[in-house]
Amino acid sequence: MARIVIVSNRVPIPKARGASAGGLAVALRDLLTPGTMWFGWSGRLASEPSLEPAIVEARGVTYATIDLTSDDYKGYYVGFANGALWPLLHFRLGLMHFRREDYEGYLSVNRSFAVSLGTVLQPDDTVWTHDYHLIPFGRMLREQGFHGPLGFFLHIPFAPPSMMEALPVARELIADLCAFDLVGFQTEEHARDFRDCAARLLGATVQGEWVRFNGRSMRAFADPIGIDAEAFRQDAERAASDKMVLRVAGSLSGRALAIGVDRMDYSKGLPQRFEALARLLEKHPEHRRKVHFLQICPRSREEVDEYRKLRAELDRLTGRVNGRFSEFDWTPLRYSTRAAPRSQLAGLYRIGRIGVVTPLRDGMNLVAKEFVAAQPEDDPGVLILSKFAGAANELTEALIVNPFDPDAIADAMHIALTMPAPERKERHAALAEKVFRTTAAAYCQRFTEALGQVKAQSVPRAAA
Ligand code: GDG
Repeated sequence: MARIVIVSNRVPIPKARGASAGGLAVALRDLLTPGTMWFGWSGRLASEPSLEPAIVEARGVTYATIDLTSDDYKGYYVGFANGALWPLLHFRLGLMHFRREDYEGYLSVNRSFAVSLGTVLQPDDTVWTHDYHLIPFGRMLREQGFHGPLGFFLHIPFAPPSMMEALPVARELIADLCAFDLVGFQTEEHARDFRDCAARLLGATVQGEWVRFNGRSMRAFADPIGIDAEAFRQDAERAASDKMVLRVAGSLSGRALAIGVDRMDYSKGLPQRFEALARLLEKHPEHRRKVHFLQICPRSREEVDEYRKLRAELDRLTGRVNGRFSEFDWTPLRYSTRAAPRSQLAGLYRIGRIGVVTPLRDGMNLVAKEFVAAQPEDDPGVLILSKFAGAANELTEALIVNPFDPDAIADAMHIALTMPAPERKERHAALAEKVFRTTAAAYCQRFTEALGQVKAQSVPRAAA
């Protein structure tokens, strides 16, 4: 079988494993069989650019990385990927900061990736590229003379043409996506938005999932990501005897635990969620002293202004909610900006009576699936899920809420806290069936099979 080469912004080199709170390393674990290569940025900043990848071999997998300069990093990662694309694709046009020089930096790093990978790529490799940092990479790899199967998966949502057009380089990016043979999205809605953009912004011909542009055809389809549910369930069971998890369980003194776990990101709906807790305690005073809300919220992307502002806002809201409702022996909101070790996280989900997952917009949201997998079957908790998370397409037995409406979230929390055990069990059984079926392994298999089937048609030959 041809070698699979994964390409992503960051590479989880084994010694750094466990340090990352990101979803990608976990989701692709099944693909990391001997012979695979993972290529991308080392996470290091160097004074000089270098295109020769550093190679580390671990358990038969080759990790190939390059360093970036701090100017590269500012334009590509902070400026364009996270300052323009992330807000745009999460429908936050007001937070989008577009600067030509950032886009130039983004193109330049994508080109470095393509040139550098070109030095270690074999002609019969299959390349699977991940996420919004690397949209032009496929076209640039083609320009290096690579003609093998070339796929891309977008982990975050896509935007419809009317919104996409706000980005001055939208046409270029849509055309770049068309240079891949296969582009996967988390949901059919995101895939359709992309195909609509290709038709409207580029004049491409769309037939079903196929897009014909510039003399070649590519396929844009939905391939929802999942988790390794069985491993997560086992972690959660094991973690029941973890000292810290036991301490948290003991500290509840019989009160219910509501739990939220999110990277600190403005797409995750955290201020509305904190507000919802206040509304719950205000509208349903019977829950005062009866519930603890634990929000685990590891800090992320602090180089981007909006993230620093969010942190200050959450600090303020935590103080406000606790100042208003705390009693001398009870604090409603426990809020930590430190990442929890993964094994403990599974145990904390397991003792949660409610999982609160209320992003304003999210590609999929793996936390929702992890919460379901971790729950005990005989006495499960209740998942509250945003209608704007990709996961809501599948996890329809959750309590589905509009995350912009703190009252609706508060009402769902009340319903969850008072839900009879038979209803909890019935909902959980239906959710678990889906989470254990649409796993990370199934996601990887669907993508690699589809990529194997897609025939690159009349790929234009370009000078290297
Ligand atoms: C992007 C898309 C899509 C979180 N805090 C801790 C921790 N985590 C882990 C969670 C989960 C992962 O990080 C977060 O994944 P999400 O899916 O919730 O969100 P993003 O990071 O925004 O991921 C998203 C995903 O890509 C995959 O395609 O679902 O829509 O935005 O696994 O458990 N892990 C540990 N400690 C923490 O404190 N160990």
